[in-house]
Amino acid sequence: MHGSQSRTDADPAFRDDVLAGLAAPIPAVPARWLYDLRGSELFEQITQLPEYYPTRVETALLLRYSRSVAEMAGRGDAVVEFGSGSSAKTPILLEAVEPAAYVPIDISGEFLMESAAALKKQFPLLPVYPVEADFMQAIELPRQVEAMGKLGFFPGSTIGNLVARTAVDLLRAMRDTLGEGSFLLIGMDRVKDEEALIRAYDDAQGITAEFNLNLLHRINAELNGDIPVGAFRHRAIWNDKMSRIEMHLEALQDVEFTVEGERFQFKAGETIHTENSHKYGLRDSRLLLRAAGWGVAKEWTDPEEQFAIILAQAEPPRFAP
Ligand code: AVJ
Repeated sequence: MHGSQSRTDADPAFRDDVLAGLAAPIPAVPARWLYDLRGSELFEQITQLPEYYPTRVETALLLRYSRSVAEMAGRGDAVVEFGSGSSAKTPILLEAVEPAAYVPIDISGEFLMESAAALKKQFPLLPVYPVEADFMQAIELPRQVEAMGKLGFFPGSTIGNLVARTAVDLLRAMRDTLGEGSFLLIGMDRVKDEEALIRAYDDAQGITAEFNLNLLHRINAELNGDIPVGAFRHRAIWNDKMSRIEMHLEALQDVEFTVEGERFQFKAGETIHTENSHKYGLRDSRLLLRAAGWGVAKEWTDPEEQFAIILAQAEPPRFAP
């Protein structure tokens, strides 16, 4: 079953990333591979955990301030969401903005069609133009929205998955996609005390651990692996220098295994780095946006300043000073 499944089902990009990542001097697998069907289910469960404040706080911020966003960015624009908009947050924004069109962009056509269908039910009169594309590159938007003002939407602190260099590349691509003068509403998680951060990424019920360890099950199932999953444990580590939570899978003992016929060894204590979640201070977030050509129009945060939603506007390039 193993062999035949890997021949037929495995994504060659997954195979390449895993084989190269496990063999790297600092073993790491890109975080996007955590989000298969099971991983996405587990992430959905994470968003409901008492320790995982980001979803709860961001949703409350959107409920409270979407009307202000609509006033500043202008009703009747096209809302362009980076990601398929499967979350409960999208309807909150759409309700307030009453856009003339909604354009969800996602690399997975399957997710796109599902969430577009769900939105159609809730907003039967709203024209929806899904775009199947990788939004790390500038995208040509459907001509139906060409003449409209644009409000980009990138919630969830998904930007936190990326290191600063890649985050700036993405924000620039978004600027190119949306055009000068357009707006972007982006959610960013804030720097806070280490204990609260660790709790959010290493919950008492062990759901985040299961989410992380699911990567090893996925490798075994799709890449003909024999990783002894029980020989690894989930670790959430605060890297202060990089201002990020890191998820790792740590070997509890010396282990050896094969993936796609290649042999790998991990000593007890060695880890596979699986995800980053960067956290931004107030000025950090402004600088990140500015570096990509976005000025901050307005920021909203909760009283404890756990999380921020930021309304940015694509500024025209200016000469110094
Ligand atoms: C989906 C990247 C925003 O970083 O908080 C949550 C992913 N991983 N718990 C985050 C995640 C473990 C999440 N993002």
